[in-house]
Amino acid sequence: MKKMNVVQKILSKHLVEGDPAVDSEIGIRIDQTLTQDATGTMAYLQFESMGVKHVKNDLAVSYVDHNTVQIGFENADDHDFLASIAKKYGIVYSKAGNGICHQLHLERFGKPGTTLLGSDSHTPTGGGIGQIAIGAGGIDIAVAMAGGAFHIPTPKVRAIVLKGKLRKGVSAKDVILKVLEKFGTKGNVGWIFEYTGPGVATLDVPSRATITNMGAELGVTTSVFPSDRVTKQFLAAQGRGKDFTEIVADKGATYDDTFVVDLAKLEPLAAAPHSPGNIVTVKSMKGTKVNQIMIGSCTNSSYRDIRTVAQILKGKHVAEDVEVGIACGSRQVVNMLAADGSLAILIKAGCRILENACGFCIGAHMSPSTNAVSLRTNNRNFEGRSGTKSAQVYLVSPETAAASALTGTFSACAGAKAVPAPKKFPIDDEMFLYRKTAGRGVPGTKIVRGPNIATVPKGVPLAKDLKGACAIKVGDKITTDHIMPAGARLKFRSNVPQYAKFVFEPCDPKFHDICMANKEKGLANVIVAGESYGQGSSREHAALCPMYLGVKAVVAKSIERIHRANLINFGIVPFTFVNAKDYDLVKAGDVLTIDGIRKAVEADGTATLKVGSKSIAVKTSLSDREKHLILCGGLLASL
Ligand code: MIC
Ligand code: SF4
Repeated sequence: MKKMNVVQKILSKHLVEGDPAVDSEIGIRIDQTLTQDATGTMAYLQFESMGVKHVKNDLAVSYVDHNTVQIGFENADDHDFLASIAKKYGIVYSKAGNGICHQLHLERFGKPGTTLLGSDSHTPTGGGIGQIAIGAGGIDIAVAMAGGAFHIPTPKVRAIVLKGKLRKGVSAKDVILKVLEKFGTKGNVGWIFEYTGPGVATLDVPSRATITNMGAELGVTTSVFPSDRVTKQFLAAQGRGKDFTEIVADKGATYDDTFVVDLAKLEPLAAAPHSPGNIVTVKSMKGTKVNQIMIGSCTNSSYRDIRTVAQILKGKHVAEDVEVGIACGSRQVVNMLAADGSLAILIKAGCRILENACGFCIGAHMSPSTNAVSLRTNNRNFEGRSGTKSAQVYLVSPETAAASALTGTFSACAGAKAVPAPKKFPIDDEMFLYRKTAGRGVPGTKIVRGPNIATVPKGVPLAKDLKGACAIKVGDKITTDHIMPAGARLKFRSNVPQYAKFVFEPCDPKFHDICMANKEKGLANVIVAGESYGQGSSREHAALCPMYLGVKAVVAKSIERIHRANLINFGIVPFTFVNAKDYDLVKAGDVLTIDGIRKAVEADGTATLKVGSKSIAVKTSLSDREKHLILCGGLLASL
C-alpha cells in the first residue's frame, strides 16, 4: 500500500473531483464551515440567494468577533441579521463576547481528519489538531454550506521536520517566525506545510495552533500537524474525547520538500515593520524603546499564552510609559484566568483587559500613537493595519511581549514557568445559540435586515473585447488591507456601494472616483500590480468592491491564492505579465485594450495588452471551472 503523509491521508478521503496525480486543481468535500461577522454577512446573503433550504454540510458555525465595537447601529444590525440567518438555516451562532472564531473552533468543534473551510484566512488554526482547515472567500463558504465542493490547486507538501525542544523564553511564535524567515510571504502558493519529526510531541495544541494559524502569512493553502497523543489529551480535556482520531504520517511517507527546524537552537524573534516575513532577532533590537504592547488575537490568545504572560508579570508592574492591552481568545480562557488568579495579576500589573475579540489586531481598538513602536502577538504588521499609519509594529511571542512590558524596551524573556496542559477545561457553550436546530434550521424564521444590510451585486458576462484604463498602478506585496481597508471602515462590510468608496484608500483615495468616471466613459477599469498581489486576508470585498467599480482585470507580476480565487469568483480576470519587466511599460491613467479577451479566457489564457503603440504579453492559467465562472461574470452570475 502507498505510504501516505497526513495531508494525503485526509485529502484522499475527501476527494470529489480531479486526480492529484494528473490534474492541477482538485475538488474536496467540506465537512465543517465557519464564518466571522465581517465576511459572514456577504457569505450568508450569497447563500440565501442560492435558494437552499438549510445547510448541507456536517456543521456550520457563524462567529461574531470582528465588528464588536458597535459605534452606531451598523455592527448591531449585522449581528441581528447573522443571528436570524443562523436560526433559519441550521447554523450554530456564536454571540459577540464568546470569543475569536479560530480559538473557539479549536476548543469546541474542530475534529482531526476532517475538512474545515472558513471565510477567514486564519482558518488553518484548525491544522493544530490535524484538520485540513482552509481560508477562502465568503462565496466559497456559501457553496460549501450548500453541499458543493471546494477547489484547491493540487498541493505540493513540504515537511517541516521539528527536532529537539524549545528553550525557556522561546515559544511557538518563534517557530513560525523562523519558518517565515526561511520561506517568506510570497512564492508559497499551492503548498501545504506538514509539521513532523520528534519535536512535534514537545508542542501542546495551542502552540501547534499558533504555528498553523500564522502559516497563513506564508501564503500556503494550509498547514497541518499530525493528530497524536497530545491531540487526544486536548480533546479529552475539552470533553470531546469521542472526536479524536489518530492521523500520523506512515513510516516512509514522502514529501515534495523538507526543511528541518532544530527547536533547541531557536532564539526569540520578531517580525519587523511592515511584513510578517521581515524577521529580526529580539537580541538585535535589545533596548529599543517600546510604546505599546498588545497581547492576544487568534494567534496567541490561548490559556497557555495569557497564563504565561501573567506568570511573567506576577508581582510586578508594567513600565510607566508603555500601554499594555490584553484580549483573550475566548470566554473559556477568561474563566480559567479568573479562576487561577491570573486575571487579578494582570489587572494589578497595569494591563488593560479588552473584550475577547479581534479588536486591536484589525485596527478596531487601541490604535497606537503617532510613530509609536508597538509590540504585538498577532499575525500581521502590514503598514497602517493597527489604525496608525506611522506606527512601527513588531510581531513577537507572548514571552517577549511580557518581558518588554516590564522594561518598556525590547527585551527577551529569560524564562517563564511552563504552563502544563490543563486536565479539564471548564465547558460552557451557552453563548453558542441554535445548537439544537443545527443542520435543520427553523424554517419560517424572519430574517432581520437593518439599513446596513444591502444587496449583493452580481457581475455581468465578460465582453468580447476589453477597452479600458489603468485605474491604479501599485507595487509589490499589496495586501488586501491596502485594497479594502478594515479598521474604521469595517462597519460597511454589509453595504457594498458604501464600502466601495474606500477601495485602495491607503494607496490612492481617489480610486473610487477615477473608476466611476471611467465607467461613465464606457471604459473598463484595470489594476496593474507587482509581485504577490492580494496578500493577507480572505476578504472577498477586495474583489467584490472592485467588481462593483467596474474592474474587469488585474495584471500583476504574481497574485496570491485566496485573492486570485476571489477575483475569479467575481468575474475579474487575473492576468500576470509574461515578462515581469513589462510592468514598467504601463502607468496609471493609460488607456489600454485587450482585444479578444473573452476568446483568450476560453482558449489558453494568453492575450495581448495594448497600451498606445506598446504590445504586452499577458497570461492567465485557468481550469475549465474557473473559465466558466469568469465568462459568466462570476460565481453568483453563473448559478
Ligand atoms: C484579518 O485578519 O485580516 C481578517 C480581518 O481576519 C481577515 C478577514 C476579513 O477581512 O474580514 C482574514 O484574515 O481573512
Ligand atoms: Fe481576528 Fe486578527 Fe485573527 Fe483576523 S488575524 S481573525 S482580525 S484576531
